[in-house]
Amino acid sequence: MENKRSHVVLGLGATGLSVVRYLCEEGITPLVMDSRHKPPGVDELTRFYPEVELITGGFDCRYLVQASQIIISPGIAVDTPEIRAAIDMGIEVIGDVELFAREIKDRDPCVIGITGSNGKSTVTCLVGEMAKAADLNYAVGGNIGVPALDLFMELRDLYILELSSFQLETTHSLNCISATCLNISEDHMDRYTDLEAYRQAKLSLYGQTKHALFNRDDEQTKPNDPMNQNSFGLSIPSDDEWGIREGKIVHGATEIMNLQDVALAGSHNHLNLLAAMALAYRAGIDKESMIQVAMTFTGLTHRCELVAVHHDVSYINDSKATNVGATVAALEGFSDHLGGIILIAGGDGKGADFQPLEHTLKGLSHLITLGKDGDKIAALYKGAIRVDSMSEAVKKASELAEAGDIVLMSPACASLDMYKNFMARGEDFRAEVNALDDGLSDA
Ligand code: UMA
Ligand code: ADP
Repeated sequence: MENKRSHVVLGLGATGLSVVRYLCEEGITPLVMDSRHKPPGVDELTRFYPEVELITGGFDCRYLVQASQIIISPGIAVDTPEIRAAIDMGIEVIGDVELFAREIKDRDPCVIGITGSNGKSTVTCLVGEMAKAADLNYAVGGNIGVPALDLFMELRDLYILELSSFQLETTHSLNCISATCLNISEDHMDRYTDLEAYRQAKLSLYGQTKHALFNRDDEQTKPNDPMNQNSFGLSIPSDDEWGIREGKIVHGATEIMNLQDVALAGSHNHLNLLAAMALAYRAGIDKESMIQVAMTFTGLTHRCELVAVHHDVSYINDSKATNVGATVAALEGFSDHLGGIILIAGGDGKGADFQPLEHTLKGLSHLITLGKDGDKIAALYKGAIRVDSMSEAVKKASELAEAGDIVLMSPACASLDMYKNFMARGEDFRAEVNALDDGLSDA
């Protein structure tokens, strides 16, 4: 008889539920544990999988050390003492993406993997849109929101996966056709000993791909192994590389399109587009499909999204800027703007060093900070204004703004000290902007 505790699923969020679903379909009834007292997936588990045992409020070592396999969610650190103890006893600890990799091994579809500190979701969506334009049977998932194992609902020829450093720590046998690490800047320093440990987790993706594509404008993304690597960057490319020459996107000697026809704004987004094209090319997606998407894709919500123009002041929601690198990129993207910039920043800094922001803050007309680590950002800018809520931040910004200015909400921090997630923070900003007293003209 099957030992109901041979497979232990750690975490009952979106990932844990997807693993339970997958294992139950395989005829395996796992044991689930979550350190939270009421994990988000508890209602669904009780309703659809009443046979699955759930332990909440901690990880019970007795069961961990008896398991044959532990499947851990990305939100749980592998270094948690109970899990470390199981690993030391030789018990296999893997993530949902590793299960996904093992499942598709025999089916051999194309997989594209995307990691990096910033731009992952944008690039993942761009490649997805290119696959759609090329009429491929594809699916998009991973860190972007749909757990990898949930992509098995239908068989696909191409899987496009956004992968976080947490997921990559527990993934070893993904067999990608092409994969990239877009950039490296500090993030999740509350989970890593130093930047190098975080970087190595990201770079481990290169060992699981046929074609490794790195960003030649960011040395830290270069693969350790010189074989089968190629690059993208904003500079003039050589040979088979992707880049920009005389205002045109080019692949080696081949001209792809005029940069001025690209719908996405900002040089960081041009890098994202180059990465998406380089990845898609290796999966056999044609040039026409890439161009069609490049001309129409204007970006995702919560990423430098224009929310409203109010008295000639543009209100921009960049709530997805959950680390310093993203906010620096947003501010650099607006460096040519002729009017003033008022920045709203702050939240949960996840142990980050905010110092790299200091230089870009110099160009601001005002800085408004909020949240748990708002004071740390305020300390980098003389005259910063500290507020307690988004409502106060938006009102203050609207009072200070002059015609032609930009009010940019780009927090450089996670939202979890004040909100459920970055989407809720972005929606709060939008609601507060829309609530500004007199009539709005639409963006
Ligand atoms: N948690 C506990 N105890 C547990 C399990 C989780 O306290 O026993 C906490 C974690 O610390 C975390 C939260 O619960 O704060 C959620 O963790 P989770 O592993 O249950 O998360 P899931 O709901 O399974 O969602 C995960 C990814 N979340 C994380 O990596 C934290 C989602 O990425 C991803 O979309 C989803 O799997 C599907 O693959 C979110 C994210 O914030 C968007 N990712 C980070 C980022 O992009 O910066 C890495
Ligand atoms: P991720 O999925 O890695 O968080 P997103 O595409 O959701 O990336 O973008 C998150 C944030 O990073 C947004 O604020 C966006 O403006 C910024 N950003 C996007 N692409 C880049 C890039 N290539 N370099 C730096 N910042 C970027």
